[in-house]
Amino acid sequence: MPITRLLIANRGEIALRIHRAAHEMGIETVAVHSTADADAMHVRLADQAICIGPPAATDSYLNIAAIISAAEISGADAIHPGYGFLSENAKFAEIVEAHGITWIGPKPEHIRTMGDKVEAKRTAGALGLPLVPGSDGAISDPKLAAKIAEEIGYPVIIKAASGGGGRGMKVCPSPDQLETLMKQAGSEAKAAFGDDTVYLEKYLGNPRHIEFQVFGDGNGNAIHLGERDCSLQRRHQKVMEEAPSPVLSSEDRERMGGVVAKAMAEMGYRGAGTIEFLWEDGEFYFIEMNTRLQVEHPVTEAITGVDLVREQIRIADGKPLSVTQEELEFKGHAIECRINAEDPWTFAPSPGKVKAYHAAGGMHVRVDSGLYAGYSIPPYYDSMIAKLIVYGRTREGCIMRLKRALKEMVIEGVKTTIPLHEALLEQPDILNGDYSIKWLEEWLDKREG
Ligand code: MV4
Repeated sequence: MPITRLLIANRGEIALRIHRAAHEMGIETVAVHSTADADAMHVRLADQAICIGPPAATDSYLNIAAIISAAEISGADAIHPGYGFLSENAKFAEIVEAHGITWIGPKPEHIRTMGDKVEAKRTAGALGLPLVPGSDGAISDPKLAAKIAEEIGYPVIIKAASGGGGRGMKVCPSPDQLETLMKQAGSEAKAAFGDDTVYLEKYLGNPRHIEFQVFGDGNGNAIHLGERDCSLQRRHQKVMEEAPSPVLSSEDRERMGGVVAKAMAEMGYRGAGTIEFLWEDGEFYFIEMNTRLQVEHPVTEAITGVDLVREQIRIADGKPLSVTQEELEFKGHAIECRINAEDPWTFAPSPGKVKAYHAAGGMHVRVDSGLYAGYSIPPYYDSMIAKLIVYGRTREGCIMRLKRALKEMVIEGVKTTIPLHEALLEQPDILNGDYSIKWLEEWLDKREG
C-alpha cells in the first residue's frame, strides 16, 4: 500500500524538510508538537497537527504512546522520525511496524546493532571496513586490557559500548592510569546508560571526521553518496560541514565508497545511513554508524542532486533506489553552517522572540529553518534554528558565496552563531581546508587567551 499520509515525529527545520519532500510526492503530512511548539512553523505547514504533550521532550517528542496514538487518530500510514529524538530507537521502530504503520527508517535489527558500539564495530569489521586497532569487543579484565594497550601503544581511548557521539569516552595516556580510568569509564557508563560495557581503542591524536552517506534498498542493493567532512566541531556538536572533504581524492572516494556500499549491500541495509570514520595520515578508521538522516544531509544533496528524504520515503514504500552508483556524479562543493540561537563566543543559549527575520537567497543558497518574524524560540530544545547551505562549482566559489549569504541573513532579537561562521571563513586554515577535529576548540581557546 503506498504511503498517503505521513506523520512527522519531530520538530524544527527537519520536520519542515520532511514535510516538503512529502508534499512534493503528493503525500499528506501530520505534525505532532508539544505545547511549547503550538506556534511552530512545522505545525502551521502540516495538513494536520496533534498536540502530544508538555514541553519536556520526554513527555512529548519522546512519548511513544502519544505518537502512536496521534498516528492512529490521524490515519497516518507512515512515520518519519527525523534525527535525534526517537530516530535511533529500535523499540520505537518495532512498535511502529507492529501497528501496521510504515517505518521510514532502517530495519530495527540494524538500528539495534549499530546502537551498541561494540556490536557495530564487530559488524563493520566482519563486513570489511577498516577499524581502529583495539580490543576485540568488550573488555573488563584490567590485565588483558593492559596487554592489549601495550600492543597497540599509548595513548589509548576507553569507550562505552552504549555511548557514541562522544559520550562516555576517556583518554588514557599511560599504563599506570589504565585500571583507574577503566573503572571510572565503566561506572560512568553504568550511571549514564545503564550498561558498564567498555572497549579499548588506539587514541588517534589529530584525525579528521569524515563520514560516508549510504543508502540501501533492504534487498541487497546499496549505493554511497560520497563523504562529508565534519571535523569542525565543538564539544561533539558539529558547527560547519562540507562535501566533498578537502583532503580526499576522487580515487580515495571511489575506493572507500565502494567498500561501504558493498558492506551495506551485504548486510541488507535499508534506508539512509552514515558511516563515520576518523581519517589520519591517509587512512580510514571506522568508529560508528548512524542509522538515520543527518543534520548535514543537504551538503550531500547539493553535490549529488539526490533528494535524500524523498529517497528514504521511496525505499520505505518498497521502491528501488532511484539512482545507480554509475549514474551518481559528485559535482562542485557545498558547505553548511549550523546557525544556533547562542552567543557566538560563549555558546550560552539565547532563546526568545525573533523580532526580524530574513533568509539569505540567490543562486545555490538554501536556508532550512522554521523561523519567522514574531516566532519565539522555546528554551526546551536544541538551539539550532537554521541551516545555511551554499553550493559552488569550486570550494573557493562556494566560500565566496557563503560569505555573501551570511551577510544577507537577518535574525534579530536573539544572539546567533552567524558571527562565528563569518570569523571562521576568514581563517587561513579554514580557507585551505587544513583542519582536524581539534582545530575549532584550539582556535576558540587561543582567541579567548
Ligand atoms: C576517537 C578519537 C580518537 N581516537 N577514537 C568522538 C565522537 C565519537 N563518535 C568518537 N569520537 C572520537 N573517537 C579514537 N580511537 C577522537 C574522537 C573525537 C572526535 C571524533 C570526531 C569528531 C570530533 C571529535 C572530538 C573529540 C574526540
